[in-house]
Amino acid sequence: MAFHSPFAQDHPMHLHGHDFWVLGSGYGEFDSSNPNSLTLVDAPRRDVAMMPASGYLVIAIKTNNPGAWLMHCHIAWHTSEGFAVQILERES
Ligand SMILES: [Cu+2]
Repeated sequence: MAFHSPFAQDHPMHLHGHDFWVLGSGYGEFDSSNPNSLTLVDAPRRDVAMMPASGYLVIAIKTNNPGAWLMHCHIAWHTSEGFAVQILERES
């Protein structure tokens, strides 16, 4: 999953229901045509990771916990303003 924010403030992104691997982060927009920019071996495993200001965050999860999981900025008023997404994960 890749997330991007145009706003000039860091965002500590948190996912419920899973730890995740941080494959990449940086300033500007993620260039999905350049997968070599991602860390695919020994990527750091977190439940919160900082998305840089005006930047992106790329994470991977293992889909092994079916449910409805919230991913959101951990700055509460950012979540209140709508900086959150619900991820629906099925068993299949
Ligand atoms: Cu935020």
